[in-house]
Amino acid sequence: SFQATPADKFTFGLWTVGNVGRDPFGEPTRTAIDPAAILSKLAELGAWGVNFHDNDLVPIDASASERDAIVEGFRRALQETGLCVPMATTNLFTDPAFKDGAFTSADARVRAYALQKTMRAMDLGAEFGAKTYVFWGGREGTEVDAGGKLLDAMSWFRDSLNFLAEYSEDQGYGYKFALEPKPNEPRGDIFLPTVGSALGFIATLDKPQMFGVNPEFAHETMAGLSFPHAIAQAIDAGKLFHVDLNDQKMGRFDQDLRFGAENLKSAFFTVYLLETSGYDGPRHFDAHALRTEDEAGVWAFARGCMRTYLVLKEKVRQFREDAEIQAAIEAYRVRDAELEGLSKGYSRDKAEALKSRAFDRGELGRRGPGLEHLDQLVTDLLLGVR
Ligand code: GLT
Ligand code: MN
Ligand code: MN
Ligand code: MN
Repeated sequence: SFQATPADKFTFGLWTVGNVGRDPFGEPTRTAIDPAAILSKLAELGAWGVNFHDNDLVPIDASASERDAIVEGFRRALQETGLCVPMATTNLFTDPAFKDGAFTSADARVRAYALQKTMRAMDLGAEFGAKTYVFWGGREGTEVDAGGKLLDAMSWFRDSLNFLAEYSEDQGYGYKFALEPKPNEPRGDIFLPTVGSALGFIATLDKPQMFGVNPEFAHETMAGLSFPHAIAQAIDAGKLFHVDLNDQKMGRFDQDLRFGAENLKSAFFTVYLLETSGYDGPRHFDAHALRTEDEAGVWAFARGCMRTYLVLKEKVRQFREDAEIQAAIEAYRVRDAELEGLSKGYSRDKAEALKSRAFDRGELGRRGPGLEHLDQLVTDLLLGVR
């Protein structure tokens, strides 16, 4: 078992399994796989959908007729495999035109070109039925702040997103937009570096209800933050529009490791939150096979992402049904109906009652909540000895 099926809603980007193993110090170690071949292999492995940047599919310098031919071929491959395209996005980072940013470039021509390119990419995504549109502002940032654009960059970014939200409505595309934060790489500092910053920024947009976040496991981890905490805040805000699952060693360069490869316990609580919160979007793997691998390794990587997710989903089920674990959680949470009533929903009477209440501070401080015991139960569960 632990065999993926489309009902699991697993998706991959063309750029993920299509990654050829180039890094800043070395040439590709694999040859590119044709998108149609990627689709048939993903379908065979049980994936549900596939996502793309405009230029994963259509080269940036393709003519109109070349574009149409590619689109037609891809449409046929989708039909043959039954895969869908739930999300699309724009490549606003590879071309040298975007070397100092796209929507936040100090050059008004680059900002306008970024809008044009994104509108065309939105058209392309809509042709394949994509409903979520991701913005990963990889080049939106700086190495030096001497240009003095920090405040302007926020306004330019805001103006662009407002413009594109109107474009989506005007065209009737019905996109929901998901901002994907990352703290750094390829820029020294990227704007909107964390899920928290993106959530704060969304509230300043004209139509905040159209915008949410696409948190990536590796990116929050690079920032030294907890991914489960980040997605919990996004879920609480009603803003988890998409999710990029992968893994990452903390404090290192962007690694995009196979889901669960490094931080199993955080991966477990990630799956717990996704599976128990009512999140029903794609489970997207934004990662790639190690540079050491050949094509067999690429498919082992893709299978591994899905398999680990499904194993952890089964562990979530066991966690919720395990009497000892649930008893430990129950013991951890001290209930007090009267005090909970007094602490919620302000009134002057409640305030007076709380202010005059006598608390046994010593007793509160002495209580052992049993977290060592509880956490070891989870460790045993994950290690397969429960
Ligand atoms: C790029 C980046 C990812 C983003 C993709 C979407 S592209 O590979 O590293 O985190 O999600 O633009
Ligand atoms: Mn990444
Ligand atoms: Mn990446
Ligand atoms: Mn990502």
